[in-house]
Amino acid sequence: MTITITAFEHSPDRGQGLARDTRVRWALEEVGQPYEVRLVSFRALKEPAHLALHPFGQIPTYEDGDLSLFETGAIVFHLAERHAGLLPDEAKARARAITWMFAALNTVEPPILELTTARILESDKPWTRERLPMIEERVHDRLKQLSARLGGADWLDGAFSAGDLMMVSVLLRLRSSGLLDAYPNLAAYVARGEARPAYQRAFAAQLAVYTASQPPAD
Ligand code: GTB
Repeated sequence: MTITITAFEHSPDRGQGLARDTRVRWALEEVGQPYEVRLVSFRALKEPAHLALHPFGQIPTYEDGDLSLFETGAIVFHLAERHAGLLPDEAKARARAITWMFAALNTVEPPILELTTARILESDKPWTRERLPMIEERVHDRLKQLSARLGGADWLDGAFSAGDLMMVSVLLRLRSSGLLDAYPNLAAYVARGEARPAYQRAFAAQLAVYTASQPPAD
């Protein structure tokens, strides 16, 4: 059975890996599962065919035979449970790695999303200038805590896991803000994630979608 995921036909980030299909591609690459990608336009996201797969009209989705999933946390967890390479075998270590997945999505990603929303979608609003320092402070709080926990380790809990995959994916969204620069161990952690061959393949695959949509140079 072929795994099919969905991704933006035209990602606003011009293939910089910020859209959430990248983390699913990365997980698929880590566990060595081949996959196909169906590109979806912004209009098609809200049409019945896509809404049947994703009730909120978003990417990515995941289809494997008669199983269809949405939410990157659920997709990466599904892959990590079924294939070796993303979760430890030992029960307690496995539970801790899963905890880090949830921490990335529920505790670290929300303030980062808030920052992105303020900086990009609400940059022209009159309240943004006043709100921004407060939002940045919230992001700093989380980064400080995460940095303290990571310390000098390579990964959050022993070997690389789906918890790290998700945390690095979330932190990557801070790159353009420069906020990570104050935390050298987190910046190095993100760089370690990006250096993984599986991440490199995932990044290249999503960048190729953008490159292919560009008119040829004269
Ligand atoms: N909680 C869901 C998950 O983890 O799967 C969130 C999915 C989600 O937000 N999907 C976004 C989407 O489909 C794409 S990733 N949005 C369209 C819509 O809601 O109509 C968010 C995203 C989009 C673009 C950039 N970028 O260009 O920098 C970065 C992140």
